[in-house]
Amino acid sequence: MKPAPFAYHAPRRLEEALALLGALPEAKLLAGGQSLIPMMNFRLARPQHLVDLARVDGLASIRAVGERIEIGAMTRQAAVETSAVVRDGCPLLVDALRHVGHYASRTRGTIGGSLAHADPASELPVVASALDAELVVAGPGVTRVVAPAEFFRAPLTVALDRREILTAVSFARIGPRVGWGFTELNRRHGGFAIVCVAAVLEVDGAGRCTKAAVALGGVAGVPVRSAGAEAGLLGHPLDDRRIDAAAAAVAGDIDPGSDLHASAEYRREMAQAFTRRALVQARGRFQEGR
Ligand SMILES: Cc1cc2nc3c(=O)[nH]c(=O)nc-3n(C[C@@H](O)[C@H](O)[C@H](O)COP(=O)(O)OP(=O)(O)OC[C@H]3O[C@@H](n4cnc5c(N)ncnc54)[C@H](O)[C@@H]3O)c2cc1C
Repeated sequence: MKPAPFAYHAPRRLEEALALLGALPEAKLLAGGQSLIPMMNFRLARPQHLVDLARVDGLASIRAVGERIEIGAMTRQAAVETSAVVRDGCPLLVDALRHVGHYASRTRGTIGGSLAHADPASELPVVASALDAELVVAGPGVTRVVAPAEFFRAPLTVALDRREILTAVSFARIGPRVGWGFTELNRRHGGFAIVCVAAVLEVDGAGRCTKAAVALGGVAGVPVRSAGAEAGLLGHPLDDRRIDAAAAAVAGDIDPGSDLHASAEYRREMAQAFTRRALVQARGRFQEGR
Protein backbone atom coordinates (compact mmCIF):
# COMPACT_ATOMS: atom_id res chain seq x y z
CA MET A 1 0.00 0.00 0.00
CA LYS A 2 1.07 3.56 -0.64
CA PRO A 3 -0.01 6.60 1.38
CA ALA A 4 -2.41 9.20 0.06
CA PRO A 5 -0.57 12.23 -1.40
CA PHE A 6 0.89 14.68 1.12
CA ALA A 7 3.23 17.66 1.23
CA TYR A 8 6.50 17.21 3.13
CA HIS A 9 8.02 19.90 5.35
CA ALA A 10 11.44 19.69 7.04
CA PRO A 11 11.83 22.62 9.45
CA ARG A 12 15.20 23.27 11.15
CA ARG A 13 13.96 25.12 14.21
CA LEU A 14 11.24 24.42 16.74
CA GLU A 15 9.60 27.81 16.12
CA GLU A 16 9.39 26.96 12.41
CA ALA A 17 7.77 23.59 13.17
CA LEU A 18 5.26 25.28 15.49
CA ALA A 19 4.48 27.90 12.86
CA LEU A 20 3.82 25.17 10.27
CA LEU A 21 1.44 23.38 12.65
CA GLY A 22 -0.35 26.67 13.29
CA ALA A 23 -0.68 27.47 9.59
CA LEU A 24 -1.60 24.00 8.29
CA PRO A 25 -4.69 22.52 9.99
CA GLU A 26 -4.32 19.16 8.21
CA ALA A 27 -0.68 18.69 9.27
CA LYS A 28 0.78 15.84 11.27
CA LEU A 29 4.18 15.53 12.93
CA LEU A 30 6.55 12.86 11.68
CA ALA A 31 9.10 11.47 14.17
CA GLY A 32 10.55 7.99 13.52
CA GLY A 33 7.64 7.01 11.29
CA GLN A 34 7.42 3.52 12.79
CA SER A 35 3.74 3.90 13.65
CA LEU A 36 2.62 6.81 11.49
CA ILE A 37 3.96 5.58 8.14
CA PRO A 38 2.28 2.13 8.39
CA MET A 39 -0.96 3.92 9.34
CA MET A 40 -0.58 6.17 6.30
CA ASN A 41 0.24 3.21 4.06
CA PHE A 42 -2.97 1.51 5.22
CA ARG A 43 -4.78 4.82 4.74
CA LEU A 44 -5.81 4.84 8.39
CA ALA A 45 -4.18 8.29 8.51
CA ARG A 46 -4.32 10.74 5.60
CA PRO A 47 -2.51 13.91 6.66
CA GLN A 48 -2.24 16.50 3.89
CA HIS A 49 1.04 17.78 5.34
CA LEU A 50 3.84 15.99 7.19
CA VAL A 51 6.06 18.13 9.40
CA ASP A 52 9.23 16.10 9.92
CA LEU A 53 10.94 16.76 13.27
CA ALA A 54 14.15 14.92 12.31
CA ARG A 55 16.14 18.05 11.43
CA VAL A 56 14.82 20.32 14.17
CA ASP A 57 17.70 21.56 16.31
CA GLY A 58 17.89 20.51 19.94
CA LEU A 59 15.27 17.76 20.04
CA ALA A 60 17.64 14.77 20.17
CA SER A 61 19.74 14.78 23.32
CA ILE A 62 20.20 12.94 26.61
CA ARG A 63 21.27 15.09 29.53
CA ALA A 64 21.72 14.55 33.25
CA VAL A 65 20.29 17.68 34.87
CA GLY A 66 20.72 17.57 38.65
CA GLU A 67 18.71 14.63 39.92
CA ARG A 68 16.87 14.19 36.62
CA ILE A 69 17.60 12.79 33.22
CA GLU A 70 16.15 14.79 30.36
CA ILE A 71 15.68 13.14 26.98
CA GLY A 72 14.76 15.07 23.85
CA ALA A 73 11.62 13.80 22.13
CA MET A 74 13.45 12.99 18.87
CA THR A 75 16.07 10.84 20.57
CA ARG A 76 15.99 7.43 18.89
CA GLN A 77 14.93 4.60 21.16
CA ALA A 78 18.18 2.74 20.39
CA ALA A 79 20.22 5.77 21.50
CA VAL A 80 18.35 5.84 24.81
CA GLU A 81 18.79 2.09 25.25
CA THR A 82 22.56 2.28 24.75
CA SER A 83 23.18 5.52 26.66
CA ALA A 84 25.50 5.20 29.67
CA VAL A 85 23.72 8.16 31.31
CA VAL A 86 20.36 6.37 31.07
CA ARG A 87 21.76 2.99 32.10
CA ASP A 88 23.27 4.58 35.18
CA GLY A 89 20.40 6.87 36.17
CA CYS A 90 17.28 5.24 34.78
CA PRO A 91 17.92 1.54 34.11
CA LEU A 92 14.18 0.76 34.16
CA LEU A 93 13.90 2.62 30.88
CA VAL A 94 16.63 0.46 29.32
CA ASP A 95 14.90 -2.75 30.49
CA ALA A 96 11.58 -1.61 29.03
CA LEU A 97 13.08 -0.44 25.73
CA ARG A 98 14.38 -3.93 25.01
CA HIS A 99 10.72 -4.95 24.66
CA VAL A 100 9.82 -2.14 22.25
CA GLY A 101 9.72 -3.70 18.79
CA HIS A 102 13.07 -4.81 17.40
CA TYR A 103 16.49 -3.20 17.30
CA ALA A 104 15.88 -2.08 13.71
CA SER A 105 12.59 -0.32 14.61
CA ARG A 106 14.29 1.22 17.66
CA THR A 107 17.00 2.78 15.50
CA ARG A 108 14.25 4.85 13.82
CA GLY A 109 11.51 5.06 16.49
CA THR A 110 11.83 7.93 18.95
CA ILE A 111 11.04 8.20 22.61
CA GLY A 112 8.70 11.15 21.97
CA GLY A 113 6.92 9.37 19.12
CA SER A 114 6.16 6.39 21.30
CA LEU A 115 4.81 8.56 24.13
CA ALA A 116 2.76 10.76 21.78
CA HIS A 117 1.38 7.75 19.90
CA ALA A 118 0.13 6.31 23.24
CA ASP A 119 -0.67 2.79 22.15
CA PRO A 120 -2.35 1.14 25.18
CA ALA A 121 -0.07 -1.90 24.76
CA SER A 122 3.08 0.20 24.55
CA GLU A 123 5.88 -0.01 27.11
CA LEU A 124 7.21 3.55 27.38
CA PRO A 125 3.97 5.16 28.62
CA VAL A 126 3.98 2.58 31.44
CA VAL A 127 7.53 3.52 32.44
CA ALA A 128 6.65 7.21 32.27
CA SER A 129 3.72 6.53 34.56
CA ALA A 130 5.74 4.46 37.08
CA LEU A 131 8.50 7.09 37.25
CA ASP A 132 6.18 10.13 37.36
CA ALA A 133 7.94 11.48 34.28
CA GLU A 134 7.59 15.12 33.28
CA LEU A 135 6.49 15.61 29.67
CA VAL A 136 7.57 18.92 28.19
CA VAL A 137 5.17 20.34 25.63
CA ALA A 138 5.82 23.40 23.44
CA GLY A 139 2.91 25.32 21.93
CA PRO A 140 2.47 28.71 20.30
CA GLY A 141 4.37 31.04 22.64
CA VAL A 142 4.23 28.77 25.69
CA THR A 143 5.87 25.66 27.12
CA ARG A 144 4.15 23.52 29.72
CA VAL A 145 5.07 20.43 31.75
CA VAL A 146 2.48 17.68 31.90
CA ALA A 147 2.25 14.68 34.25
CA PRO A 148 1.57 11.22 32.77
CA ALA A 149 -1.85 10.94 34.46
CA GLU A 150 -2.90 14.07 32.57
CA PHE A 151 -1.01 13.34 29.33
CA PHE A 152 -2.44 9.88 28.52
CA ARG A 153 -6.13 10.46 27.90
CA ALA A 154 -7.41 7.43 25.95
CA PRO A 155 -6.06 4.86 23.47
CA LEU A 156 -3.90 6.74 20.92
CA THR A 157 -4.99 10.04 22.46
CA VAL A 158 -2.84 12.41 24.51
CA ALA A 159 -3.29 15.87 25.94
CA LEU A 160 -1.69 17.67 23.01
CA ASP A 161 -3.41 20.38 21.04
CA ARG A 162 -2.85 20.00 17.28
CA ARG A 163 -0.51 23.02 17.41
CA GLU A 164 1.67 21.53 20.17
CA ILE A 165 4.85 19.42 20.08
CA LEU A 166 6.19 17.11 22.77
CA THR A 167 9.80 18.32 23.00
CA ALA A 168 11.29 16.30 25.88
CA VAL A 169 10.60 13.94 28.73
CA SER A 170 12.42 13.93 32.03
CA PHE A 171 12.76 11.20 34.63
CA ALA A 172 13.97 11.39 38.23
CA ARG A 173 17.17 9.38 38.69
CA ILE A 174 16.64 6.00 40.34
CA GLY A 175 18.32 6.46 43.74
CA PRO A 176 20.52 4.11 45.76
CA ARG A 177 17.75 2.66 47.96
CA VAL A 178 15.46 2.01 45.03
CA GLY A 179 14.81 -1.23 43.15
CA TRP A 180 12.97 -1.54 39.85
CA GLY A 181 11.39 -4.30 37.81
CA PHE A 182 9.90 -4.58 34.33
CA THR A 183 8.00 -7.63 33.11
CA GLU A 184 6.03 -8.26 29.97
CA LEU A 185 3.85 -10.97 28.50
CA ASN A 186 3.61 -11.07 24.73
CA ARG A 187 3.19 -13.69 22.05
CA ARG A 188 6.67 -13.26 20.61
CA HIS A 189 9.69 -11.11 21.28
CA GLY A 190 9.21 -7.60 19.94
CA GLY A 191 5.44 -7.77 19.95
CA PHE A 192 3.21 -5.30 21.74
CA ALA A 193 2.43 -6.25 25.33
CA ILE A 194 -0.57 -8.34 26.28
CA VAL A 195 0.33 -7.15 29.76
CA CYS A 196 3.39 -5.26 30.98
CA VAL A 197 4.29 -4.02 34.44
CA ALA A 198 6.82 -1.50 35.74
CA ALA A 199 7.51 -1.50 39.49
CA VAL A 200 9.65 0.88 41.51
CA LEU A 201 10.22 0.36 45.24
CA GLU A 202 12.12 2.50 47.72
CA VAL A 203 13.10 0.96 51.03
CA ASP A 204 14.39 2.52 54.29
CA GLY A 205 17.25 1.27 56.50
CA ALA A 206 14.85 -0.99 58.41
CA GLY A 207 13.69 -2.67 55.18
CA ARG A 208 10.29 -0.99 55.09
CA CYS A 209 8.87 0.26 51.83
CA THR A 210 8.84 4.07 51.76
CA LYS A 211 7.75 4.55 48.15
CA ALA A 212 5.99 2.22 45.74
CA ALA A 213 4.95 2.70 42.13
CA VAL A 214 3.21 -0.09 40.22
CA ALA A 215 2.17 0.77 36.66
CA LEU A 216 0.55 -1.55 34.13
CA GLY A 217 0.02 -1.53 30.38
CA GLY A 218 -2.31 -3.55 28.17
CA VAL A 219 -5.01 -3.64 30.84
CA ALA A 220 -6.94 -0.44 30.05
CA GLY A 221 -6.94 2.34 27.45
CA VAL A 222 -4.13 4.18 29.22
CA PRO A 223 -1.36 3.17 31.63
CA VAL A 224 -2.78 2.34 35.06
CA ARG A 225 -1.11 3.04 38.40
CA SER A 226 -2.38 0.44 40.88
CA ALA A 227 -3.33 2.40 43.99
CA GLY A 228 -4.32 -0.87 45.70
CA ALA A 229 -0.93 -2.51 45.16
CA GLU A 230 0.98 0.61 46.16
CA ALA A 231 -1.03 1.13 49.37
CA GLY A 232 -0.52 -2.51 50.32
CA LEU A 233 3.27 -2.15 50.14
CA LEU A 234 3.83 1.28 51.71
CA GLY A 235 5.19 1.20 55.25
CA HIS A 236 5.74 -2.57 55.29
CA PRO A 237 8.67 -4.95 54.89
CA LEU A 238 8.73 -6.43 51.39
CA ASP A 239 8.15 -10.05 52.34
CA ASP A 240 6.52 -12.61 50.04
CA ARG A 241 3.16 -12.27 51.74
CA ARG A 242 3.05 -8.50 51.12
CA ILE A 243 4.14 -8.92 47.52
CA ASP A 244 1.50 -11.59 46.86
CA ALA A 245 -1.21 -9.39 48.38
CA ALA A 246 -0.07 -6.35 46.37
CA ALA A 247 -0.08 -8.36 43.15
CA ALA A 248 -3.60 -9.60 43.91
CA ALA A 249 -4.73 -6.01 44.56
CA VAL A 250 -4.06 -4.90 40.97
CA ALA A 251 -7.15 -6.84 39.88
CA GLY A 252 -9.31 -4.15 41.51
CA ASP A 253 -7.58 -1.30 39.67
CA ILE A 254 -7.60 -2.48 36.07
CA ASP A 255 -10.23 -2.72 33.39
CA PRO A 256 -8.88 -5.03 30.69
CA GLY A 257 -10.72 -5.70 27.45
CA SER A 258 -10.87 -8.80 25.28
CA ASP A 259 -9.37 -8.88 21.79
CA LEU A 260 -7.89 -11.44 19.43
CA HIS A 261 -4.71 -11.60 21.53
CA ALA A 262 -6.24 -12.34 24.95
CA SER A 263 -9.50 -12.36 26.88
CA ALA A 264 -10.15 -9.84 29.63
CA GLU A 265 -10.10 -12.65 32.19
CA TYR A 266 -6.69 -13.90 31.01
CA ARG A 267 -5.28 -10.36 31.06
CA ARG A 268 -6.57 -9.90 34.62
CA GLU A 269 -4.85 -13.13 35.74
CA MET A 270 -1.63 -12.27 33.94
CA ALA A 271 -1.61 -8.72 35.31
CA GLN A 272 -1.41 -10.20 38.80
CA ALA A 273 1.24 -12.79 37.90
CA PHE A 274 3.43 -10.27 36.07
CA THR A 275 3.04 -7.68 38.83
CA ARG A 276 4.30 -10.25 41.29
CA ARG A 277 7.34 -10.92 39.09
CA ALA A 278 8.07 -7.22 38.66
CA LEU A 279 7.88 -6.66 42.42
CA VAL A 280 10.18 -9.61 43.11
CA GLN A 281 12.66 -8.22 40.55
CA ALA A 282 12.51 -4.80 42.20
CA ARG A 283 13.04 -6.26 45.67
CA GLY A 284 15.94 -8.41 44.42
CA ARG A 285 17.70 -5.42 42.91
CA PHE A 286 17.40 -3.49 46.12
CA GLN A 287 18.70 -6.43 48.16
CA GLU A 288 21.66 -6.88 45.80
CA GLY A 289 22.38 -3.14 45.95
CA ARG A 290 21.58 -3.33 42.17
C1 LIG B 1 7.79 -4.07 13.72
C2 LIG B 1 7.40 -3.06 14.77
C3 LIG B 1 7.20 -3.49 16.06
C4 LIG B 1 6.84 -2.56 17.05
N1 LIG B 1 6.66 -3.00 18.34
C5 LIG B 1 6.40 -2.11 19.31
C6 LIG B 1 6.30 -2.52 20.68
O1 LIG B 1 6.45 -3.69 21.03
N2 LIG B 1 6.03 -1.57 21.59
C7 LIG B 1 5.86 -0.24 21.26
O2 LIG B 1 5.62 0.57 22.14
N3 LIG B 1 5.94 0.17 19.99
C8 LIG B 1 6.22 -0.72 19.01
N4 LIG B 1 6.33 -0.29 17.72
C9 LIG B 1 6.09 1.14 17.42
C10 LIG B 1 7.30 1.95 17.82
O3 LIG B 1 8.44 1.39 17.25
C11 LIG B 1 7.25 3.41 17.37
O4 LIG B 1 8.51 3.89 17.47
C12 LIG B 1 6.38 4.33 18.16
O5 LIG B 1 5.09 3.83 18.32
C13 LIG B 1 6.22 5.67 17.44
O6 LIG B 1 7.43 6.36 17.45
P1 LIG B 1 7.94 7.07 16.16
O7 LIG B 1 9.09 7.92 16.57
O8 LIG B 1 8.17 6.07 15.09
O9 LIG B 1 6.71 8.04 15.81
P2 LIG B 1 5.87 8.27 14.48
O10 LIG B 1 5.41 6.97 13.94
O11 LIG B 1 6.62 9.16 13.56
O12 LIG B 1 4.64 9.09 15.08
C14 LIG B 1 3.66 8.46 15.87
C15 LIG B 1 2.59 9.49 16.26
O13 LIG B 1 3.09 10.39 17.25
C16 LIG B 1 3.04 11.74 16.77
N5 LIG B 1 4.28 12.36 17.23
C17 LIG B 1 5.52 11.89 17.04
N6 LIG B 1 6.43 12.64 17.66
C18 LIG B 1 5.73 13.64 18.26
C19 LIG B 1 6.12 14.75 19.07
N7 LIG B 1 7.40 14.97 19.41
N8 LIG B 1 5.14 15.58 19.54
C20 LIG B 1 3.84 15.34 19.23
N9 LIG B 1 3.42 14.31 18.48
C21 LIG B 1 4.35 13.46 17.99
C22 LIG B 1 2.93 11.64 15.25
O14 LIG B 1 2.29 12.77 14.70
C23 LIG B 1 2.11 10.38 15.10
O15 LIG B 1 0.75 10.66 15.30
C24 LIG B 1 6.67 -1.19 16.71
C25 LIG B 1 6.88 -0.75 15.39
C26 LIG B 1 7.25 -1.69 14.42
C27 LIG B 1 7.48 -1.19 13.02
